[in-house]
Amino acid sequence: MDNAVILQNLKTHFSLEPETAKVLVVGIGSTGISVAHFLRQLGFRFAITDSRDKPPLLNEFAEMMPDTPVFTGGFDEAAFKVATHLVVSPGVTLNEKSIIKAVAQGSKIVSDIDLFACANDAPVIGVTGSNGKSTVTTMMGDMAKQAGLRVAIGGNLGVPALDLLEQQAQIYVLELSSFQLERTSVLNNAAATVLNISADHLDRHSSLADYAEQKRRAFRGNGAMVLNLDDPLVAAMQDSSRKTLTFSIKQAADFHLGMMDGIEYLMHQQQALMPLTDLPLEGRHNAANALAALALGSAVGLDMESMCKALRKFKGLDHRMQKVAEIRGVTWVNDSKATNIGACVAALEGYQHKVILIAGGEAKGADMNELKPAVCEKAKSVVLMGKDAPLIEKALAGCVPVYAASNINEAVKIAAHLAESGDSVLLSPACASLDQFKNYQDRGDKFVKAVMEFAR
Ligand code: UMA
Ligand code: ADP
Repeated sequence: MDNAVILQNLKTHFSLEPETAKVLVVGIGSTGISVAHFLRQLGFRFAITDSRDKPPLLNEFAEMMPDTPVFTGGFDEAAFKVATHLVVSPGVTLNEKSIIKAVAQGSKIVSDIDLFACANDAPVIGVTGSNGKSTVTTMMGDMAKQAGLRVAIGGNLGVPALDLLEQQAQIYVLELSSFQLERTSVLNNAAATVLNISADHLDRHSSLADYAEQKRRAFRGNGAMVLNLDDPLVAAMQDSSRKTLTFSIKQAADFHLGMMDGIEYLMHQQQALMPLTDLPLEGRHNAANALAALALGSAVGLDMESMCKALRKFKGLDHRMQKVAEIRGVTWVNDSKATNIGACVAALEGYQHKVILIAGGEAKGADMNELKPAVCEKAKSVVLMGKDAPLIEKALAGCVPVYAASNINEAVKIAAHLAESGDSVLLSPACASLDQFKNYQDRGDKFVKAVMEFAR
């Protein structure tokens, strides 16, 4: 899009003009840096701040933009006070004192997604939900590519939205987190979905209802809504004035599962699209993800044949129900990305037999009692590690044998000892990883390493 048009959009939506605005970019992470590039290219003056003393990208930033004022080691009240606009990174809560004060004095909050929306006129597919966002976003990208479109995918998944613009795609697929959505006000997705809602990030959102409300913002505007009929909180988001496509793995919907001659199919209304067994992914929840992607794709006009072709080739993402080894008849599965209860429950529900579950970490304010029914039904024992292991142990009292491990190596050793041929050991922590690991990838990698070292 032409810079003049982008500037006009910024002026219309946010009164954001290079001549008058004093922008403060909050957070020197991948979002902050993408925002800085964007603003500089349009001729804005801005400063950048981070509450950490030495955020990891600080040196990189200072080398790239040596003339930009940088404030680190706490949020400097004065920098917030003079700002007309705050572009706040998703990792920074809007309840931050300096932000509340600045807003009260008239500063406007803008997100990187808002800036993206002002600089893009190609259709956008928005994907949010508690679980399955990255899987569906990646599936959608593959489908659009298979259909012959130049597509760019990113957002909460990987590349920040603003950095995608240089790809000049014909269609964008954005994974959107609740943190991004809560501060976004102008995105109008051509099609969007809220895949599901289960407790997550309750340390940042005041209640499940507030969290769901932020997710619902993905439907802002007038594009097509793709709704999961199996999730009551999502089904309740229905809006009769909007084009709506539904999906379900449990009941009739626009995109659903159906049996024909003893074979289970992914279906579009009465039309069988492909046998479910052609989808090379574990777990019923991935059937839901595939149906959601088909619905989103059909909402923006992708052809069914290309979409099914992409699904047949889709290998799944690392750290999500990833089979890592079969050792002496025991199958080891890495689902480290299960950072909340919903993902762990979905993983357990996908099994026909009982498994040994490795779980624990940072519960992020979630009520671990919600884990109990699925664990009682599908786990034969549980190995717990991490900060909130005691919370989980208390919630699972009287349900299955629970073993305590101080780290992932010990957890794998205990699980290896418990497992018999024919068993599966599932790492699906239901918790964030940051108490013991750099991130969920680090946790998954260390699990795989431990399996290779200690389970042989
Ligand atoms: N910061 C402060 N003060 C604070 C908190 C953070 O100064 O109180 C600083 C940090 O020191 C950091 C900077 O803010 O230097 C940026 O932090 P950020 O956490 O917003 O990180 P980014 O690098 O900009 O990454 C963000 C998303 N991170 C979060 O939402 C926490 C990335 O999602 C996303 O990929 C990226 O933007 C590009 O869009 C990650 C994530 O964990 C993968 N998301 C959560 C999730 O998936 O559950 C929501
Ligand atoms: P997100 O980007 O929303 O975190 P991912 O696709 O990365 O989603 O998957 C995260 C976790 O959620 C993994 O443990 C995965 O097995 C699980 N998961 C994926 N899709 C679903 C779904 N539709 N319902 C419940 N859990 C899911």
